[in-house]
Amino acid sequence: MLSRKSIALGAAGLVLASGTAAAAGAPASAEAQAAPGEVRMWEDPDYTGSLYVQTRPSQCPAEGCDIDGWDGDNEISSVINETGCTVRLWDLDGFGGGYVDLRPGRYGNLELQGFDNKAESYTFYC
Ligand SMILES: [Ca+2]
Ligand SMILES: [Ca+2]
Repeated sequence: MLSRKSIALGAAGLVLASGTAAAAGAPASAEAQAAPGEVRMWEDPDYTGSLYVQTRPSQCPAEGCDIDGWDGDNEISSVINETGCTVRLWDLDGFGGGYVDLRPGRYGNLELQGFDNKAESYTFYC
């Protein structure tokens, strides 16, 4: 059973590696499916773990929104930004410290932005 399964996975990997419509063919986890107009932030890479933030720009004051200190501060590892805005992640509460700007798009591992497990608050720039 195990060897059959790994053969099947290997074939799927080859299909994906060939690059033909990989995005369209890849099964998305329920959490990573589209949510137009929202920014979402997860605890773990690849849009897994707890979904700590799910917000529309209209739900945030102009200066920004807080990431909950217990459920989210210094834990965010992946982000999908489906707003029409840039989302600035701040290293500190109160929109201070270092930051990284995330234009609309998918960020499966914030290590690539040098901002893994750092964000404590965020601001929309629309
Ligand atoms: Ca994390
Ligand atoms: Ca916070």
